Amino acid sequence: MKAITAQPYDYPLPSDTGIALIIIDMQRDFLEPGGFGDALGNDVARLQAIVPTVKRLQDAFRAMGLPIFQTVEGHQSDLSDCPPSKRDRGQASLKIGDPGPMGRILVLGEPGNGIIPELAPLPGETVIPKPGKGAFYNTNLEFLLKTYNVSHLLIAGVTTEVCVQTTMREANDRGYECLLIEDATESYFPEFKQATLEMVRAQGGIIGWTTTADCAIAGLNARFAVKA
Ligand code: C5J
Repeated sequence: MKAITAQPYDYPLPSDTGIALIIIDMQRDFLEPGGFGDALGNDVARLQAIVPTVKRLQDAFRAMGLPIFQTVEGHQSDLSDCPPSKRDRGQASLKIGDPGPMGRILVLGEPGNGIIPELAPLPGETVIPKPGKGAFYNTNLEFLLKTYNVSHLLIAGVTTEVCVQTTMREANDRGYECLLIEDATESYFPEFKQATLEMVRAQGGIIGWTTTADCAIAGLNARFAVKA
């Protein structure tokens, strides 16, 4: 059995090809000035640092012909899927739906809601709009994973303790074997990222495993790389 070196112990790979990469919310609204993250008072530069690592994972999955799912957090233009509690909470300089420098904040289809150009999906790759923090809430993600026969999920994206962790917990409860890629996820708060990594892999991997992109790619190459 092939495995990826990981914590708290090696992550066993499936015997078939039932593995997918899910990239959470690498969108301009969280990574660029003028978006939702910035409006909440965060330093968006922290998140930009992981882009090359996420790209390496994306390239590796593409080269191996394995499925990639990306999500974007966003709402319908009439905000019918945005609960008032979400729009009104906090003291953001711009609220969800307000016009900002990249269009309306966190509204689907607006320029700021798009995935950053470096990680743009190729034709045929799936982008899942999600109104909540977790990628399973009010989306067709579970249906798609069943269709692709996926049992194992590698998880990357932002932010570690909000949408990434919520998605990992939702996936774990649904029976998916989840591996969070430490250097392909980031938070506006380094201490929250560290705490998330530790809590998901504690107690024998109560939510799943963590590893680095290098270890993940090496393990995947050994198992799935097309031999010349
Ligand atoms: C947040 C996310 N932080 N993608 N969304 O509001 O983590």
